[in-house]
Amino acid sequence: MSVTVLKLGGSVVTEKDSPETVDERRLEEVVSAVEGADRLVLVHGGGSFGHHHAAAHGVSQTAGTHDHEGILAIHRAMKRLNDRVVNALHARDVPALPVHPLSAGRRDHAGGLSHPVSQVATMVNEGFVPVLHGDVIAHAGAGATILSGDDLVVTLAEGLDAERVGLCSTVPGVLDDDGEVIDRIGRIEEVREILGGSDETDVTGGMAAKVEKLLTMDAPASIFGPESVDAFLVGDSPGTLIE
Ligand code: IP8
Repeated sequence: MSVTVLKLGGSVVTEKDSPETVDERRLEEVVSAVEGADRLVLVHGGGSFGHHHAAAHGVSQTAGTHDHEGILAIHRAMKRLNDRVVNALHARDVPALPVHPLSAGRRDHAGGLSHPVSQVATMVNEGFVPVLHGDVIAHAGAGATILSGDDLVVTLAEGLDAERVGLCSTVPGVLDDDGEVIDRIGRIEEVREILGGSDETDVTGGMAAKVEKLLTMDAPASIFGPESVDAFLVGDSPGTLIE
């Protein structure tokens, strides 16, 4: 159905080290690039809204909790960020509508994610821009665990048979040891040595985990910086192409 899935990294739209702080300038930059885009599904990460709360409650993608207050604290923080993103889009007349994964998705015992796509597809077909986000979701046998926006992107892209996937990150692409953008990655083995770990407040993994997930998809994916969102949306492949 020729859908584009674009993830806005949590570190792009928030100030990662300052709890619950939106990076207004960056958010405005990416939202202005999205204006006018057609058949688009947006996903955003947790940044300083989700990750601090997840760490405070000891929840990760594998370590679950049954503490409903903790689950709600994480979810509500993500809803606050989602609200800010949706509002910024509305200010530019982008017909954005929120979709909250806690209310729809689940992980099975093996950690496999399922999230319905029919509602998202209908929104797109009706001219809306669904805006989903990393969240905390029910996990069989574990209570609830963190759902990374990256995992959600893969599940949505597959379910919607997306044509293209973009990950807007704080860096201009996947960087090699000299800090140069790697143009294309076809296999994780090509880059495993040079990709570092994640920083400590990010409970869902760094660049290596992103690349590995994106390689599992049929659709080509691009990782690029905030300055290249418009180039990606007009059909270019800025940054690193993963296919
Ligand atoms: O930043 C994580 O999403 P991500 C969401 O896309 C939470 O990994 C709740 C920490």
